[in-house]
Amino acid sequence: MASLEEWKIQLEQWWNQALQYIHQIPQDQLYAALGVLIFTFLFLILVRLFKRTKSNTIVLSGLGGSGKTVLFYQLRDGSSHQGTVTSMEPNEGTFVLHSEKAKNGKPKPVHVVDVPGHSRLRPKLDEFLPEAAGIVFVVDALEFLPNCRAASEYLYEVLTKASVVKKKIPVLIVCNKTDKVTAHTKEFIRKQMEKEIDKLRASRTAVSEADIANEFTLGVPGEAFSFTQCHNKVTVAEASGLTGEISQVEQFIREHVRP
Ligand SMILES: Nc1nc2c(ncn2[C@@H]2O[C@H](COP(=O)(O)OP(=O)(O)O)[C@@H](O)[C@H]2O)c(=O)[nH]1
Ligand SMILES: [Mg+2]
Repeated sequence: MASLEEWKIQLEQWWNQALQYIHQIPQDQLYAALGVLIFTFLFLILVRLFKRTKSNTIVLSGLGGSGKTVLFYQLRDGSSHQGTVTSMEPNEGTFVLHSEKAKNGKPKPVHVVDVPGHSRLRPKLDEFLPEAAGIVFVVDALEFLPNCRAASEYLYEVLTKASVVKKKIPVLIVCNKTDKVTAHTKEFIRKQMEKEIDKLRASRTAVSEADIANEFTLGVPGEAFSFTQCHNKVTVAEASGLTGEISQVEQFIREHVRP
């Protein structure tokens, strides 16, 4: 107890000394110093903000077989590279979108990462998501029903990642393979996935309170889940990586990686 008192007295002495010292300094010098300090702070804050908005990473995610790798090549080269594609390693590249190469001016290169949906490689997601400017979640619209549950689980995982929620990283759900007439529509896929996530949400919150600490809960409690309830913007689009009808994906990328 005594030592605490001593400390208090000591601190008070220091404080008084500091005040005295400050009074000795001419006022305009004091203001100049303060000005420099404030300016430096503002500058540092600006630099941080600028750096944050500068991310040009787009993460392609989704189950294996949904068409991420084909989409990656389509974005980069304007062709699907059929037959030369393996799905085991992440494809990564920084390039000017193929569709923008012919344009005048200087299009900004985009860093695109194709993260395989294989569960063994999913930890890769944690590496790339925090720096993402946007997430393109690819869904197979042809073989949708057998994969609906797995795809929804994966999407749930992405949407509850702390980095995704906190930084409000926009997500584009791409219903791929719409070149085939039997492909499901994006409205159908959105509804089915919302239903599935609603079920997941109910079971996850029931199972373990402990897990909730490190993951964010989705939607509004007591209401049926809808993507509009997410803090980050979630939109749905249609595309065909195979035939190169990917304008909605390119538009999404351009919107979030500005030239
Ligand atoms: N019909 C159709 N097939 C596609 C399309 N995109 C990819 N595929 C096929 O789907 C399979 C998986 O594609 P891939 O890009 O390797 O998927 P990934 O595992 O997500 O990387 C391949 O056989 C592709 O030919 C598409 O837009 N339309
Ligand atoms: Mg692949």
